[in-house]
Amino acid sequence: MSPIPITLTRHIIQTQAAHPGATGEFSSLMAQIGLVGKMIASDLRRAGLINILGTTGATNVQGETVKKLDEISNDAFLKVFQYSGLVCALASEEMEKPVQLPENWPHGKYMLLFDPLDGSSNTDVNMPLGTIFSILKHDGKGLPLESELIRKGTQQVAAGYVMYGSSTMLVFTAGRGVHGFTLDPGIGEYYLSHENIQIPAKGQVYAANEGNTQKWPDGARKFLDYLKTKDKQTGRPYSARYSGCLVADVHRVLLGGGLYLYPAEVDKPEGKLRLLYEANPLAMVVEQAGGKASTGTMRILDVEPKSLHQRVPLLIGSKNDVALAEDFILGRK
Ligand code: FBP
Repeated sequence: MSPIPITLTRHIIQTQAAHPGATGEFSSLMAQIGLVGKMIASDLRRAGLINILGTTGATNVQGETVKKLDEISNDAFLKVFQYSGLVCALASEEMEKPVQLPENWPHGKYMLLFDPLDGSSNTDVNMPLGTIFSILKHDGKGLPLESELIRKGTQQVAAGYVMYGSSTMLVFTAGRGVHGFTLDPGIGEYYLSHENIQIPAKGQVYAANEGNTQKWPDGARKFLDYLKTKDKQTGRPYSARYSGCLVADVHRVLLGGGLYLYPAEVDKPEGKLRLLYEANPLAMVVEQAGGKASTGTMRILDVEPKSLHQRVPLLIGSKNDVALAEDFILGRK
């Protein structure tokens, strides 16, 4: 008889068992994140049939047009967590302020920050999408203030993403390695498919919106030219692979090596991506797999955040590739 595949819940209970004092709250929280992933995956699979493509007509705190699927994905988190008793704060890319949880309702010790649907430009064209989450612990009494969610990435207790590609995968770390689970839609269960993922130290692909290179500082442009220059010994030129979805591009380099870069621009030194619920969680995952995540000049997880929706330049992937990019950006190359 073939071995029983390891489910997400069993995996978490097993790893939690190694931790005296574990209350099971974390495994319940992760199981609920898995549920949100299933709800969103189910909608995405039928999106073209149930009139949920297109926009809502509203604009979010980022100044972006809100897609119906952005709203539906955000609602899935609220429906699952608002009255779950597992969290004491919820903050999202789609909401200016954290959700005000009811004072008189039981709440847990975890604070959950998330990008409910990453890759919004892909929603209506059936291209890959993702969900990104960051988990912090609230040590204080009562409900936290917004300022208590604004913390360095090194303080995350867990982080990860759900990728909606040819299959749906949940990939996360709780600080003890990175593990990937594939959803079996027939059973509705996540099974361990990628245990202890290790990212190669160097890759052969890069993911970047090259349409922006004219806006990049010299160092970043020189780095891209370097990657495109033929040199057998260093495995160049690298291949360009840009999907329009950060989660999908990071997932590719996590498994095969290489890097994703959305660097600072001359007129936009803060870059595009959001620190607290895009860059920090992916940086924790990639670092736990042996990779590196940088702003171009410093480690993402050491960035001292100032606001909930703060943006940051992001270079993330194989440690040798990201280190080399830093050398070019800092003018050391
Ligand atoms: P959203 O979370 O709003 O989708 O923004 C992030 C993102 O879509 C990433 O997934 C993607 O890598 C990048 O922005 C695409 O930006 P651009 O369209 O400028 O290349």
